[in-house]
Amino acid sequence: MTTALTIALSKGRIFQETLPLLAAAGISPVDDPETSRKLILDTNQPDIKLVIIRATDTPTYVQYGAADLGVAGKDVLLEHGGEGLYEPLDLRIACCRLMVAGDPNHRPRRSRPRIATKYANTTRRWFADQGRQVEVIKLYGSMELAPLVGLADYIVDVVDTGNTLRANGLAPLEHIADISSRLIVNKAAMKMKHVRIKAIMARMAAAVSA
Ligand code: PRT
Ligand code: MG
Repeated sequence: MTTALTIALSKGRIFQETLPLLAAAGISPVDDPETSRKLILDTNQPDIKLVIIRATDTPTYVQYGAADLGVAGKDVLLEHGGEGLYEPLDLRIACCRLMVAGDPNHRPRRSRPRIATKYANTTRRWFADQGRQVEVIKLYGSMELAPLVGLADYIVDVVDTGNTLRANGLAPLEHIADISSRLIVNKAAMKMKHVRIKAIMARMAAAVSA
């Protein structure tokens, strides 16, 4: 008898960059999420399914056991907090840096500079740890716009090439963390489905170091 497994992935770069690692573990999806409207994808293994969700929702699905395994950016994991999850493997994919960014010539007039971000928890922690008083404004996208229209003095966002910042007259100012995607595992599933999950983890780990 085999153990059924559900793996949570987001579309786009995480899905694309996880595919070869799953293939190394003997798992290939039957449908392509970029063209299929299905949210649950079958794989070549009848008892393994992929669920396709928003990147920020992946830790939540795995925390509550709706998925046994998942792949999530460290930025998303820092913001989520990691409750109910193990984070056993750095997949070294979708790499970027979490940065404070802004116009290098800007001088905030407010006593508490405003920081626009979708990483509200991480941002509060970063400034509080340094004893710096800021006001955090939660946004859900296009953070780069906020300083341009006076909504915020700075932003906290992930930066890869820096092209998006540059195109908007902004620059990276402070490095908060190096980011890559991690394999995450539901804590109960790690116990109950230990043998199956360990085997997948070992094969993915070998593919990461190869
Ligand atoms: O798009 P959606 O709102 O559904 O969610 P998402 O943006 O969180 O998902 P997705 O698939 O874009 O990102 C998933 C994960 O990829 C993130 O959680 C990061 O861990 C990682 N990653 C790696 C990135 C980038 N590189 C990246 N460059 N995530 C986002 N970006 C964006 C960034 O927000 C900015 O708008 O790309 C822009 C900056 O890129 P450069 O190259 O111009 O610097
Ligand atoms: Mg995106």
